[in-house]
Amino acid sequence: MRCLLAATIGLTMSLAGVAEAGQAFDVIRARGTIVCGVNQGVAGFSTPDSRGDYRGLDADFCRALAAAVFGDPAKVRFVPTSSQNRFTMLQSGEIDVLARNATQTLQRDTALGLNMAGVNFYDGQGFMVRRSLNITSARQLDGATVCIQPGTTSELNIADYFRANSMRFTPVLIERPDEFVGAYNSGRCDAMTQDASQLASYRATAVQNPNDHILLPERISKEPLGPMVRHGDDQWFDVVKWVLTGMIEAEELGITQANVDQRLRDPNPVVQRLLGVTPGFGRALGLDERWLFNAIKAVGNYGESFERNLGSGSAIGLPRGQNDLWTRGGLMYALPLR
Ligand SMILES: N[C@@H](CCC(=O)N[C@@H](CS)C(=O)NCC(=O)O)C(=O)O
Repeated sequence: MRCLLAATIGLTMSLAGVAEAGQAFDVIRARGTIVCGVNQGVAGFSTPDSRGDYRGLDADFCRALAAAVFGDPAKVRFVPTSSQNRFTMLQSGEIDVLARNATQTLQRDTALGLNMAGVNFYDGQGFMVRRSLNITSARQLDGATVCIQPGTTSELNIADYFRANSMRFTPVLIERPDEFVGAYNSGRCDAMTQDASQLASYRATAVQNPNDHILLPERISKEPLGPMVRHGDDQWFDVVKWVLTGMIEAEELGITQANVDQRLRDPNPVVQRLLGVTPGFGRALGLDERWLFNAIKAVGNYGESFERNLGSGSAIGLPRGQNDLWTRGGLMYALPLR
């Protein structure tokens, strides 16, 4: 019922938002800044550093967008959003793009009227428990109390999983991330369920002693995370989609933050088109021909952003796994930039 109500309110707001705001891309260009909805704090995706600057894979993507659109990665305003209010904030035009570990689903596309611009992280839902619980599988969680963030796909998936396995659980729904982790830390729940990447992030940065906690091996869902925009803003949708694609393509071609200047002299016609040496893609998107050059110069290619924020160069230390390039056995495959 709550979901249905949210969907109806969302749809009404979506229509109102579009009527008021006009085409998002025109509004953004006139304003001179991109308003990017991020999460309130999940290390590796988006979290403010000691100076209040947002860092993470999603925050990097917002900076890449600003660099592509304005030639300046600083022309972005980060707005924290919760799991519950993120979609209405996008529908109402309070944010231009949602880059917030949001899973792409049929209901969000249709009932909520949101377009998904691609996947920047392939994930799946998991469980974290205290090692002292002495269990090794989610199938041993019958009767457990589980901390869940409301308004997430996790809330629906866990209900399906327990029903399918004839098990029961008591949900503890907590919206704010600090209170959510606090509830788990204080022993109010036996397990915490979330996208596995977010559990890994919490384990590395938010629980008292990481070694006292384990991620159970089951992944009970598919969670393709990626940026979203409103239905009806096709030009803006194209920009968001091709900046993400371009960052993946740059990794495929070995174009990095450090070598992008030299690669301007690369005779490969594919690289010349990508970096705007041969014009065309910029004009097609309504951007400067250096759109992708500027994005890569600002934050690096997809793999560099992954490593810095979530991978070996970060406190979280996730392997690339499914998020590696298709040429190395992962799922990251850039659509053709032609
Ligand atoms: N991918 C899932 C879950 C996304 C989500 O909101 N996860 C929570 C749990 S880690 C989160 O990001 N919390 C941080 C916040 O509320 O700022 C979805 O789109 O529903």
